[in-house]
Parts: sequence; structure tokens; C-alpha cells
Amino acid sequence: MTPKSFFLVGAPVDSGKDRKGCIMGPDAYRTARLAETLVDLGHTVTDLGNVTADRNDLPDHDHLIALPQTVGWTTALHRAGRDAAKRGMPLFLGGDHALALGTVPAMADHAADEGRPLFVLWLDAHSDFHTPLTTTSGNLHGTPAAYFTGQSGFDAFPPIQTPVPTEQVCMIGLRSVDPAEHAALAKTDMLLADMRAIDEGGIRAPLVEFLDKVRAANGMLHVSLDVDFLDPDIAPAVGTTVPGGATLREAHLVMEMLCDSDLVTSLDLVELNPFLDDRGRTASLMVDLTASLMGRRVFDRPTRPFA
Ligand code: 4U7
Ligand code: MN
Ligand code: MN
Ligand code: MN
Repeated sequence: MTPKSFFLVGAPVDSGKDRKGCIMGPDAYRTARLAETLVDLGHTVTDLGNVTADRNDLPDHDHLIALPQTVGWTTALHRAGRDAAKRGMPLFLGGDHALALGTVPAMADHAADEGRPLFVLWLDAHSDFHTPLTTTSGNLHGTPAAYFTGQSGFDAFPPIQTPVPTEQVCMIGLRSVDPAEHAALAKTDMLLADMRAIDEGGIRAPLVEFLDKVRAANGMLHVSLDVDFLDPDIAPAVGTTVPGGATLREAHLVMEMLCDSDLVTSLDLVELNPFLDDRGRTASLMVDLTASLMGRRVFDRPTRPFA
């Protein structure tokens, strides 16, 4: 792939759920040599350090966990994301998935400035399509996809300027979708690939379909990679493990295909909880997947397919 100019934006968001530890995520990626790995692939990397959450005067909410803190992250990351996108390709180092309440709307606004549509690839066990009105857990890391597509119920959050139409979103890896999310998703034409679809037809098919759409629309593409997309056997460092996730090769294939497409314009790495890791293996795996996305390969061209 052509050399890119990456801007690392540390987003140590830990307010999106009860269980703590994602605050250590950005430093775990630095420790796992994310920047050095990208430089070795021929890219330029600027580490912008960590964002801090904005302060606000919102009162605590009796059901939603850490609402003022999460709104503070949303406004701060929106600003940081827009600034980074003007300079190069932002890589957001999470932090839990609540960070996408800031990063995706920032990328949508940036794309609108460029006169292009934003597409979002959501790699996750969960659909994160709750609203503050439907979440039963009160964990806001389960809500970003509803927010950036412009669903109602987010009155405490800044209004969405550029909603991402649901037909411009693809979710791959789903295996934990709550009833309210299921009902809301059924009203959309989002491209959804659950693990059964992947088992039956392979992970390649939904991605090819989606990338064709992005290319045809001259879209920008934001990828949001939740650690729990991966099977917990290979990626234990996450609070919300769900068995039956993507294998090592399925995940690398997605990254290699994204690399070949050259369509990706921004990336979230989310939900890594280094406190739950096993000698850094999950952090290192996330760095390896990012390397595959950004050009690491065995041969310059894939070897010919074997019939
Ligand atoms: B993640 C959940 F109930 N749906 O709302 C919820 F299953 O960013 C999980 O994908 C949300 O890790 C998971 O709490 C959010 C639950
Ligand atoms: Mn998620
Ligand atoms: Mn998840
Ligand atoms: Mn999770």
C-alpha cells in the first residue's frame, strides 16, 4: 500500500462500562510497538499522546453509568478526531467502545467536509445499537452505533451533525445482540454478518459486498475493531468475552482484504483491557492485525489461488 501518514490518538476511555482497565489500552499498544511496527512498514507515524475528557456540568444519571464522563469524552474526541483527520490518517487507541461516540461522528463530519460519504465497518461480537433508553446494563459502550446513525434517545449528547445512514454500515462477527437492538436493527438495511453467516459462507463474502459499495460511492471508510470480535481463546484481554468469535486467520484475512482495497481512512482499536491480558498477547495480536491492515504480507502479491 502507498505510505500513509498516521496520527495516533490515545483515547483511554474507561467510562463506557462498570469494569475498569481500558484506561491502560493506549499504553499497551505503545508497549506492543504499534508505532515502530507501522514505521517498519514504510509509514510515517506521529503519536499525538492521549486525549483527556472535557469537563461538563451534567448530573450523574441513575441508570446510565458515568454519563457525564462519557459525554466529556465524546466532545473531546470529536474535536481531537477532526483535527487529526485534517493532518493524516487517525488511529484511535482505546479505550472502551464508548470512544466511538466521538470518533465516528468526527470522521463523518470530516468526510462531509471532503464532500464524501462515510462508511463504517463494525467488527464486533455485539451490535452496540442500544440507545440510552433501551440499554438494560446502562453501559454506554453498547450504544455508539445507534448514536452515529442518528437514532433518537441521545438527548444528553451533542446533536449529530452528519448521521451515517444505516445502509453505509456493515457489522461482521455478531453473536450477542439484545432483543431491543434486534428490533431496532430489523428496521434498517444495515449489512449484518453474524457468526453463522461467516461459518456457512466465509468471512470474505460480506466484506467483498461492502467494499464494493464503498468503492462505488467513493466513500471514506472507518473501521472499528472491538477486541471481542476475536475468539476469546486468542484474545482474552476484554471484559465482554463471547465464545465463538473470529479465528486468527479470519481476522487477518479481513485486514489483508481491507489493505488491498486501500479504502480505509481511519481506525478504532477498542475494548482492550490490559489488566485481563496474558503476557501482552492480546495487545500484540491487535498490533499484528493493524500491521496486516497497513501492508504487512508474506508476498507482495498473494500466491495464486489453488482450485
Ligand atoms: B461492546 C450488552 F447486554 N449488549 O448493552 C450491553 F450484552 O463495545 C453488551 O461491544 C455491550 O463491548 C457490549 O451491555 C459493548 C450486553
Ligand atoms: Mn463494541
Ligand atoms: Mn463487543
Ligand atoms: Mn466489550
